[in-house]
Amino acid sequence: MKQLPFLLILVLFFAACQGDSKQKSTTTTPKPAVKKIPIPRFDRELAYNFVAKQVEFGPRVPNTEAHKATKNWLVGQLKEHGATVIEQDFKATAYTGTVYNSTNIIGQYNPTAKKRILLAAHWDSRHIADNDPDPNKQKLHVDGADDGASGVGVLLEVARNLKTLPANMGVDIIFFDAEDNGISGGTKPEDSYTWCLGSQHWAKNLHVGGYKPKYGILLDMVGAKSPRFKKEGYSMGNAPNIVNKVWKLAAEMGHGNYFTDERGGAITDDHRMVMEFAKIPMIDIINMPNDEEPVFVNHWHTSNDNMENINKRTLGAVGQLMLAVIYNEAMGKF
Ligand code: AHN
Ligand code: ZN
Repeated sequence: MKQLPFLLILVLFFAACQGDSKQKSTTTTPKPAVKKIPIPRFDRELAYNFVAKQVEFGPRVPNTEAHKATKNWLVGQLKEHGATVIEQDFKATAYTGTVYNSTNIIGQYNPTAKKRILLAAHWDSRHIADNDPDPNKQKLHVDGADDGASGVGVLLEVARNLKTLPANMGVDIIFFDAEDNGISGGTKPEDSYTWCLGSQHWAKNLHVGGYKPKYGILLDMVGAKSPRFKKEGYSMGNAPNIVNKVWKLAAEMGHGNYFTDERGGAITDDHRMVMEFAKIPMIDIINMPNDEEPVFVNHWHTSNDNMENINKRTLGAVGQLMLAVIYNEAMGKF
């Protein structure tokens, strides 16, 4: 659908609750106090292109040329969209013994503002498609169109909007590296720490001392058609109020069919590490459409996690929700 220029600014109306039923019908009813919060329009076409561009570099497996090229592009994009960027380089030793040259990419808006929120996604892609039904494909690198690039693409479009209409608070966008090289189906507790190496490093080595955003929101696999974003276990354990506020806002925006009122299992993901090691409350928006293991989308960790499984409507719903959170929060209305 072609968007008209006058639709650029969406306005969300907040009517003050007029709960007084005893009001006499003869008195002139005062106009309800209406506060308008301008929220820019999230462009899902641009978000889709941001996802496609990452995938075009090739699988973003650490130590590959595609990984390096994508990093440079992401840093350039965040700068172009007005962020102050920090590249946090580190070496991550995977469970295989491979040492990955890795980089967390941190884009800051209003770096000195005290009040801030954190938005994140992982930008690397998995080294093996070990969930592929075809044994011949299980050693392939994964495109990670959904698993990785979708969250990053949404946040790049959020970044573009933050330049167009600066928010009255700080926002940090972090692209974590080396999230996706863990042991699949691991049973020992320590196996879970083979995942999320970038967020583990960042949470133990914050880019600024005393960094304390109000909360964080992680986007992981937010690109598939007809998603089921259940209320994830660690998020509900550590930041239930944030989950419930985000899900309520999503329902108000007409996305209750995506942001379902269901409890999902606890998923080891970057938000868990941020909560565990940096003590920052953080939630995960992650698609869990299956009721049986693996709970993730069928293309998860397969050669089918490609652009064919990316849906613009889903990107748009998640992105517009993120903008609503940001601009409402900035106005003290969240
Ligand atoms: C586990 O399977 C333990 N965690 C999944 C986290 C993940 C992988 N998110 C995306 N890819
Ligand atoms: Zn993954």
